[in-house]
Amino acid sequence: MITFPEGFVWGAATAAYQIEGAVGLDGRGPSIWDTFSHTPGRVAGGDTGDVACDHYHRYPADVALMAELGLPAYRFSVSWARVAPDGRGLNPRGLDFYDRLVDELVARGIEPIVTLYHWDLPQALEDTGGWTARDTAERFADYAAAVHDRLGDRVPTWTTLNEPWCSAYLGYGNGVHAPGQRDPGKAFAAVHHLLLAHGLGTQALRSAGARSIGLTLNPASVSPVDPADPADVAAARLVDGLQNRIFLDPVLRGEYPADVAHLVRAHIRDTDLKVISEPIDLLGVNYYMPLYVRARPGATGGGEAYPGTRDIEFLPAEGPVTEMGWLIEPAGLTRLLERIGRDYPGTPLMITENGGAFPEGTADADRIGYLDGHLRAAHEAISRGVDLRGYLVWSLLDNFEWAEGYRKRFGIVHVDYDTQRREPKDSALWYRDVIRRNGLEG
Ligand code: GBH
Repeated sequence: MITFPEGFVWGAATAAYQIEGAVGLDGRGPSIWDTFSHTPGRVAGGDTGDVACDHYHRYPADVALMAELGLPAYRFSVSWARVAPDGRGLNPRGLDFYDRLVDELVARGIEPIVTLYHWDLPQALEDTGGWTARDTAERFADYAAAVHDRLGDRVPTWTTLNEPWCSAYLGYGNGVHAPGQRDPGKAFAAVHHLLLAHGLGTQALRSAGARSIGLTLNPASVSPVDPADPADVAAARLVDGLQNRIFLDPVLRGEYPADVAHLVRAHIRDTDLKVISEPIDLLGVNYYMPLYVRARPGATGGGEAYPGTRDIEFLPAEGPVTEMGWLIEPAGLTRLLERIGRDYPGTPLMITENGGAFPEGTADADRIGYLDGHLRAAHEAISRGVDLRGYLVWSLLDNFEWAEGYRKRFGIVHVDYDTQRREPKDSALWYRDVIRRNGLEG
């Protein structure tokens, strides 16, 4: 029996645009993902989040299902465009939805974990520069305060941003995500302003009395193909800087790492790093797969998603993969958690997302295998001394998988998009037992 520490937090995660639908209801404004998904050619199959899982209407049944599955915690995100349709003014009817959702969760004894920003910027703020503009960070702090004002009495745990790497690099670097821009300079402006938004948001939440505040990143374990080759090691170091340290260092050490600082320098003002390094209570780690890189003159690098990585080759997965083509390597999670615990001591960690896309259906033994392997890897990290406080599976429901649309399914619960019928997959029932015994058999 593999047992997790007492008080370990178990749960599942979702994000607003991926499940809510009801994009035109109760005064919600358009977000960059509405614009992006309605632009032909951006999302597979022309899918949009217009209806998604219709969670906006079905949340009572969805919360009941969470209770049936024995989930102690539920991480969801708030749609900024519901709360502030133009990114500035307030729309109380948008807050009403989250008020009802939180009441429903609390009534069922499920701990709400709120993410304030999971990629769906109000379009009006994009129109004034989006994350390339400093003002967006300031508007985020106002928005954070407004949401806390309404939900703070019932929500103990707050996350400012989900994966700013994706917002910056996929949104402004290679254009695979909204707002679909391809300009490395803009990507790095976005990095700094996202971090500033995190810092200003943290200050706003702190002064409003929030109990636990954190940030969720998607750090990756980056390994050189040949650890004995200095060129490969240098390549891995650079990718680590762009993927991990450019976010972790300013937040947890109060400075940008020397090797990548020049990329963001133009945007930094006097007290920014003090704001960005405002102490946090929890660091969220989303883990899907590790990266392997090597030096290779002429290679195209990570494309525009990793500006400045020409002559670096990102190796294709060798080994088992999920439906996304992402390498399944649980040991990568252990390595990553140990590394963060060692290099950034003193901040408790939580796995705020982990899971995989597997073929449609409720008989998902492959997902059980993925989750089981990664939970063992997480437990291994704990036994090596990492302060890991919880694990949230991605995702509760099959949902709108961003640029991939609905064809990629990450849920532990199957969604029939014609009928909106939910059906727990084998993995959901397996996970219920894991939670019940606070561990794994064998
Ligand atoms: C998370 O992002 C998101 O928070 C969540 O909303 C999403 O549904 C979930 O994961 C599943 O995708 O682009 O092939 O080079 C994870 C995003 C995954 C982005 C790995 C970078 C690199 C693979 N990251 N990805 S690739």
